[in-house]
Amino acid sequence: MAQPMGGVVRVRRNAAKMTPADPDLAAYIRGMKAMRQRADTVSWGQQVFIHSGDWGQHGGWRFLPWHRAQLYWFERLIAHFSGKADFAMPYWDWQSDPVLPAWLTAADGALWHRRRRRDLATVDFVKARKDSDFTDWAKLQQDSFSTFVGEMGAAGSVESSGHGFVHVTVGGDMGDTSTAPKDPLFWFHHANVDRVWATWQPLADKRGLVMEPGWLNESFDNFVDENGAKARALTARDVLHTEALGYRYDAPYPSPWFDEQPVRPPAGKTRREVLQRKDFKVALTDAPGADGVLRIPLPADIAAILASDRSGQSHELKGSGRVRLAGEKFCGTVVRIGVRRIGPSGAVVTPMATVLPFVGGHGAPAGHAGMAHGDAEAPAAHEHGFAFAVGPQLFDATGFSDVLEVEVEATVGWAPVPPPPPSATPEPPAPAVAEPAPPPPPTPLIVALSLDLTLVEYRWV
Ligand SMILES: [Cu+2]
Repeated sequence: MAQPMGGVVRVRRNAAKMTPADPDLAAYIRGMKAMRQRADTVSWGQQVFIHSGDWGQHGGWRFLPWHRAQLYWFERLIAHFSGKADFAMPYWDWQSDPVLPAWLTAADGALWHRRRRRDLATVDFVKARKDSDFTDWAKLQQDSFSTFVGEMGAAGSVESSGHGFVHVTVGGDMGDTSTAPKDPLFWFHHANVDRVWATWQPLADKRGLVMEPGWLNESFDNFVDENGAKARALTARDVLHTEALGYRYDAPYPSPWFDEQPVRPPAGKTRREVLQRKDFKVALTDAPGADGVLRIPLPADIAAILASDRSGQSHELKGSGRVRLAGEKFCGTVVRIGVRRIGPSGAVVTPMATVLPFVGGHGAPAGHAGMAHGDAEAPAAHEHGFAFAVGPQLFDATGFSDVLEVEVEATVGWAPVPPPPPSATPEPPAPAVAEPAPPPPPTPLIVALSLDLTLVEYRWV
């Protein structure tokens, strides 16, 4: 078990409340500069290299603990090189403070980074997200282990939703796992991702949620300590609570993105009675239509349940899925999956999951059976797993009456990520011009989609 260094407890604080003179911020910049001048195992470049490897740290349940371990060792490196023994990595809360702190985007500042979208300083991340019609269904109070943390080879809600959107929206180096930690912003972002987990975990403990034993034993040994030696392996069990690693956050994550309304019984009712539960699978291997949308009719019995209009019943739909994309690199690609209902007055799509395979290089680590990456089985394709759950709030809000057909729909979107600058020569600060229109995605993007679903129908009694 990792011990706090010399009894030091690091308190990770909100970057939006910091001035450039803040001691932690100043230490971060000192440490970053020192590491950037090196070319050995404690260099900045080594951190980028470690993250670029495929250790199964993306697209599955290793995501949260692997990145927590990386941040833990990184924080010690900064503490070492800055001379601030209690340095704690500041976090940027992309929801509460949707515009980046000015000192992170100032063109003459130490934390400016050339390879980002040009208008980053003015981007409102909450608005951008709403404009994209993204939907997050992670609920800190309610999520199951597999919905929140993910599964082996299937990304959980934090990874595929909030985390991925920021990477894609910042763009440039941040939009690609092989380069993301080059941008100083990466660490502020991941501190906040880590904070979401640090908020969920005690709630899950309180609810008595059981963490998967296989996950608890997953081990992470890709890092270096502040002496440049290979850091000791940490398991998910070791990093489950931040206190064991000697740090905490100044405040829990407050976001309604990850904290939706809990399910409340209607007046006079107290508990839910399950009427029926159906497991089923849908899969499609055909190419999508010319509009890039894949549509899979649901099995007739499932559609009938969803279309039935018995008063007082509610539905939940949950499960996991895999989507396979053509091509190797999809920086900025978004796959949205939803249930589409067609009634007399048109079609309504209820989103279930958003998959953000923001780069190539995902995949489970070697030896994880059944999760072989596209490289091995089909060189031109990339496969991404995801988990999701749609609660009754969503279904009940739109109602299922008058439904003629029910389908699963998958769409591929294209986020505005700028191309990297052409050369490595220093670039003058870019004028704040509008992004050129993003290039249209090559088609077809989705070559296969499969979903394992469970439909639960219940009523309040
Ligand atoms: Cu990562």
